[in-house]
Amino acid sequence: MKTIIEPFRIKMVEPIKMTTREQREEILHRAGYNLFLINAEEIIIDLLTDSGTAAMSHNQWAGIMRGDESYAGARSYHRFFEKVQEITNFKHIIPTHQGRAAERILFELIAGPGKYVPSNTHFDTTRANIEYQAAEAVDLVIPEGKDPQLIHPFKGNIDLTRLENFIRHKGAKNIPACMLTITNNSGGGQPVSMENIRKTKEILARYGIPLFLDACRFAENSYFIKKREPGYENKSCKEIAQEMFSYADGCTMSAKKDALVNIGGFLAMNDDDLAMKARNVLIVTEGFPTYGGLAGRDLEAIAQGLEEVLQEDYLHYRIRTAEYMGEHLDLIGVPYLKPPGGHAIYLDAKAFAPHIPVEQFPGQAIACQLYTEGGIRSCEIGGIMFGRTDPQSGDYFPPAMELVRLAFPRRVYTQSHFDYVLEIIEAVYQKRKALRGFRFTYQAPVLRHFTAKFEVVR
Ligand code: P70
Repeated sequence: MKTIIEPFRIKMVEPIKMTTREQREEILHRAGYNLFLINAEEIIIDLLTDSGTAAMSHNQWAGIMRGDESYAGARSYHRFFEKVQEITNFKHIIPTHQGRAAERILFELIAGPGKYVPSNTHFDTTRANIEYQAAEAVDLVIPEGKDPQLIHPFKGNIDLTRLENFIRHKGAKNIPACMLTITNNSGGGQPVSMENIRKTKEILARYGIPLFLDACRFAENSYFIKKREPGYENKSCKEIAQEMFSYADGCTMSAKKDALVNIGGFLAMNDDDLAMKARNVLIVTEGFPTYGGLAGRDLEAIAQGLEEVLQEDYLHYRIRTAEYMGEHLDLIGVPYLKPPGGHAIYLDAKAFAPHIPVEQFPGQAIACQLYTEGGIRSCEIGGIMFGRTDPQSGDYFPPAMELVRLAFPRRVYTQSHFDYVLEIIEAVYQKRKALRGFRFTYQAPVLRHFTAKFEVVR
């Protein structure tokens, strides 16, 4: 079937405000060519992120009304706890206001100067939280994961040989934890196989190093395992998720992704002592351990969202959307990171605009033009987000890939919205030779992409 049937009906709508090209040129200029600085009302299709942008179901909204707002031991906390425990089986589950709060608490407790935290690929907030503790975040994804055109079923896998060599070289005592980001967001939303998770755990266990999952998109990862890894075709996505978590000692979670909510997260683990310390930090900075910076109703919505996200009709529609985009980009010859990821399509900016040097951020040039052309907001995941300039030598170190991510909010846009996005991508691609690079006019010392300003290189 060519048509993707969205497995839901729409019962509340939010109008989209249309803008003209002239208006968008003016808006973009005013925003210093940073799409984060444009008001949402001035966007036609917002693919900046799949984080916190999901449409909640009628059952989630009903949960919102049922939310128990008691300070301590609320009913909603228990529902949240039981649901998260059913899927992850972790002993301690600590709610936080979003994923990076869980990261901050974890790394404040385990990282520090001289420590290393390896991962397949850390996402920006994870890396920033590790570096904020003066520790080093190390990416060890398999080489296939860095080649945008290469097809491999599990491009999010960590390189097991490099991981073991790394542990031997740096010493296990300097590695407080290893992380696996499932799916691997900065590597293109690519899944990690069950075999890779299991073998990672086997290596780490030999050295006494705990494994933490960055579990934001665990349900999408489960679906990829079901579809691509032999032996899992007849398992339910929930069973697959349970097996993935069984190899880990803990996880950080941004519920804004695969818990289908607009805010929330958690930190979970089995270690009693670490959990006690984490709760103490939580009390100082987030809130009492049974709400952790969230309202009771948020916990209720997360519990319900975790139930819905593992439903196969939903996951089929979800992954099919990205595949559909990939198939159509193939037809018009637009280069993108293959195979399509779970939550997004990533345009391959180096191949799309090879005339723009990486120092001038080809991804940003494409992202800005997608906005001017059609009011689409995407996100550069390349040199602006991950490039580093050596403060001493001034040398610039670009990341392996220059990508433009078009992330899909969950249950928000229909197939015709996606067809419109394809039309705009095609129009920008046809005029790609006219794209110009950018240079910074302002940048913050950390997570600079959120607030930077740019000018066009003429
Ligand atoms: C995204 C957002 C958040 C995230 C993640 C992984 C694998 C942790 C977090 C932090 C961030 C973002 C990026 C660009 C534009 C807007 C937002 N990812 N780990 O879209 O979670 O945001 O809840 O603190 O992907 O990928 P949180």
